[in-house]
Amino acid sequence: MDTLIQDKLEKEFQEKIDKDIKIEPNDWMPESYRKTLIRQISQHAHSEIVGMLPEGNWITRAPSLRRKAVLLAKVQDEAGHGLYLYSATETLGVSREDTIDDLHAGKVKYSSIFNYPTLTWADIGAIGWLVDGAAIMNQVPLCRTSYGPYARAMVKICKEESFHQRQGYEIISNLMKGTEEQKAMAQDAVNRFWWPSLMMFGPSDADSKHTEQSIRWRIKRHTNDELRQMFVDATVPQAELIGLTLPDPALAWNESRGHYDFGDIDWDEFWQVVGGNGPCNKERIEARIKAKKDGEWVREAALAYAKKHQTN
Ligand code: BYC
Repeated sequence: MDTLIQDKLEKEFQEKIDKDIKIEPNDWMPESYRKTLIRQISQHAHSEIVGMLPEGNWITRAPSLRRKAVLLAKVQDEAGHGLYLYSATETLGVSREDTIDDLHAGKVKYSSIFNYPTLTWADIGAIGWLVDGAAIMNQVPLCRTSYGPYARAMVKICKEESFHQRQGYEIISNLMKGTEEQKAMAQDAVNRFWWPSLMMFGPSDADSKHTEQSIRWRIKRHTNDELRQMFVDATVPQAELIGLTLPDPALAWNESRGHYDFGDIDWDEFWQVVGGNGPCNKERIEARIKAKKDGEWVREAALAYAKKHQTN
């Protein structure tokens, strides 16, 4: 394309963004905007789907019928979120099949948090409270993201995530009212999930390669560090209320900043997990590949049925 035309289109595009006018699938957009969205939305979709695995692991062992029904509903919600987000990715001109194959081939990322194991029932509480809590903090601003289909998907997702966060906090609060053993189990889960939850927000702003451009395009509305701080500020009082200690000796209210200070994140651990070397990376991808293979007969049958109806 002529550079003059390209410049004009890019200028008009940025003006639309600056006026908070949503970009829709058939609108002109720079190729790099489209690519950034495909990357972020597909990663997000994969996270929802892979995120079903650590919790799904506890459906058969939930301690009561009520807990089982609630957990089942939550895990089903995550599947729904994945499907909205795969649909949003498809509006950018990629196929769902290819997107999923990229995940299975290890070519794309999903959230680091889902590479940690769920060892006890309290982990389900910690995930709901901390992981869904972090997800909401990151996702509420995405309801105002510049790409229309992503923003609209996020509105419904956030409503459900907020129910998920409450069910997690309820589980962990109840354990904290229980026996010494139950309290210890809750504390242990929080000890293991606290730092990985802070890592969910991504690398520090100094090391985040996409943030600056994504903020300019209003794909992201806050930086990784801003959201992480908002999460810490919201979560510390919730922990104190139910008698949990967050595993960070540096955590302290800073009057002059009006925020909590917190300790250094182990970025080496983060990059190891992101790079495929976390405790459960291999297991998670294998489970997704197996699910695809096991479902092959269903897809074949559905396709055969659809074809038969087309010709009749
Ligand atoms: N894990 O330049 P940066 C959920 C990658 S919640 C793995 O800052 P960006 C759920 C990043 O992709 C979780 N990788 O990137 C909750 C990039 O690598 P590439 C899903 C990570 O995109 C409960 C590189 O590091 N939420 O689904 O500007 C139950 C440099 O990072 C992570 C979303 O996806 C990580 N934690 O910012 C069930 C929200 N962090 O791609 C399900 C939407 C960074 O260049 N996504 N990386 O190879 C976002 O808001 C942004 O993509 C992020 C990262 C804040 C995550």
